[in-house]
Amino acid sequence: MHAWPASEVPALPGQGRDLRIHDTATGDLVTLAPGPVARIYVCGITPYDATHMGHAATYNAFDLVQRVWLDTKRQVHYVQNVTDVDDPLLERALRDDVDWTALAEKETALFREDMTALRMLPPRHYIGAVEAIPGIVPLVERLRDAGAAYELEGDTYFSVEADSHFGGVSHLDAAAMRLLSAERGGDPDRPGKKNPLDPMLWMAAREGEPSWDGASLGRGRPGWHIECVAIALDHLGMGFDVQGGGSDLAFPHHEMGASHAQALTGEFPMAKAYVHAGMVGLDGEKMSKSKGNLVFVSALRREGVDPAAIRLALLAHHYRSDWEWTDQVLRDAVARLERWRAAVSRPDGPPAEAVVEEIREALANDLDSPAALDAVDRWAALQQESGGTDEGAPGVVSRAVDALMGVAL
Ligand code: 5CA
Ligand code: ZN
Repeated sequence: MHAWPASEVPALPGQGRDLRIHDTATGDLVTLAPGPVARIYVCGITPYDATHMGHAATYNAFDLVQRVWLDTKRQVHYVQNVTDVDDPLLERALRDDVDWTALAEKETALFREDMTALRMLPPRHYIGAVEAIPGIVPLVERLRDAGAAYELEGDTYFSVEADSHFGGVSHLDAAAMRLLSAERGGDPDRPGKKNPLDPMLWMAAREGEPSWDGASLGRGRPGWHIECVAIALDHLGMGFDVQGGGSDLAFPHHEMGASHAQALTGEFPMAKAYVHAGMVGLDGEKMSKSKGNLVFVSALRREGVDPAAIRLALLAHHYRSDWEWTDQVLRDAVARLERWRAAVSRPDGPPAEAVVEEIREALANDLDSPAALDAVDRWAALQQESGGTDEGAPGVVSRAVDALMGVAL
């Protein structure tokens, strides 16, 4: 699949800092030490009801990760998937009486537009589940041949007992896992499974549903977790730097993915750090497609809201916290954007070096974007109150805000 156009990332004076970030698997802040090419896999959308503010907040977090890396003069190899065939997508297409491929294409196109407007850096490889199927089938066959997968009424399941590290990403107890498995795409109550938590790797063709050639697995379609493992291993290989997503992906999705990869390669975990963004809510509940309590990036854009203000609204919250979208959040962001634009519209101002360092320091410290915004707020207030004589300082601040946070002033 094609991704979306890249916005330019200005180079900044001085030295970027190495990123310290919270890793769910170890429960600790870890300082990442990527090579000259940092490798990141971010789980992409299931293309219906895109792009709501929860999606946008999660992709904002991983955009910041990349911008911090770019500032250290590393290159970034970024891979993202699109779950363009899965139960919830097919269910939505059926409900709305539309073709599932048309729905997926339309929503993916909208997502690309929203990502472009928000100045999110595009992945180098943007891969759909459907196009990954030829790579998924042999992995499932290998898992089966190694005894890590079994057949049940034509479907192929992964056996979580095949991985002695199972649980090593989310560290949940069995009861919590079972509950979340039922909520998030699993089928713990299906009779005949070896372990209720075992996830599907390959689902045999169902009447009226799309299916593909699965070689020795028979016709069918891929399970959700193996999709991301196949794409990540194909494009990044084992031991890449970060796998990212919202906190609702820690279990089962990232746990199962790490287990599949362990059974395939003998290594654990697949990513050096598992990074999870908090959930954005609306009216006291997690914003989700199934509940329908959604605020869309595209709807705000249509109303004339500047995408830079939407981005500032996301940045005003620490990526790991759960937070509520409200009209006030957006009003505050619009006001901040106006203040900042006024402050950088003059040719000179207070010195820029300190504020650039403060933004760097804040973001390198577990992506503390609220602290980064504070630093720019203070500089803008100084500019408004007493101005300054450093020629070109507003330009430096403006380039730093763009390079490190994707906000075009
Ligand atoms: N296609 C899978 C990942 S392989 C999927 O989870 N798709 S999704 O469309 O449901 O979500 C896309 C990303 O947005 C995921 O990282 C998910 O954790 C995140 N997300 C979904 N809802 C919210 C929310 N309310 N707040 C923050 N992030 C969210
Ligand atoms: Zn995924």
